[in-house]
Amino acid sequence: MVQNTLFMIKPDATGDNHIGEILLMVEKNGFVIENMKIFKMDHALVDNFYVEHVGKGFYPEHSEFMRSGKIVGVILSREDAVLKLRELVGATDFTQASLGTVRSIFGRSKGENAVHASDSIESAEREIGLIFK
Ligand code: 3AN
Repeated sequence: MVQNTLFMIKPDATGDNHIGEILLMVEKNGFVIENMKIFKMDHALVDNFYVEHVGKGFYPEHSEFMRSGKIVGVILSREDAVLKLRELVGATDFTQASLGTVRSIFGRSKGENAVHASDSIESAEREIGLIFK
């Protein structure tokens, strides 16, 4: 089934001028860019987007990081987009991410891991609604 999913290039990767290389990887793996924007997150948007993580030990640092620079928000489509994009992105901790995944190439740490990909169809709908409202 063709699905939409939300992809984001985070402030570490945009700050290092890796937007083009990362989008190239995504397109070469069969994803179609349906919509795209460059924006910055404020406190409210970070809290809303990462609602399941608010209150966790790493959250204040993560919130600061997500507000620290430009983000590219992208709606991607393809067959099984949610699962396929998670595979291409790799594990949260870049040291655990499979070779050739986006995070294995561009990740710096567990928090500064270059990109976001929705983890389910429900998350994708919610996150697309938040970023492209
Ligand atoms: P993923 O993005 O791989 O689905 P989640 O949903 O568990 O990972 O976490 C959302 C984001 O929060 C991660 N991408 C990462 O930037 C940050 N994060 C998660 N766990 C940690 C941690 N233990 N330390 C620092 N940052 C974290």
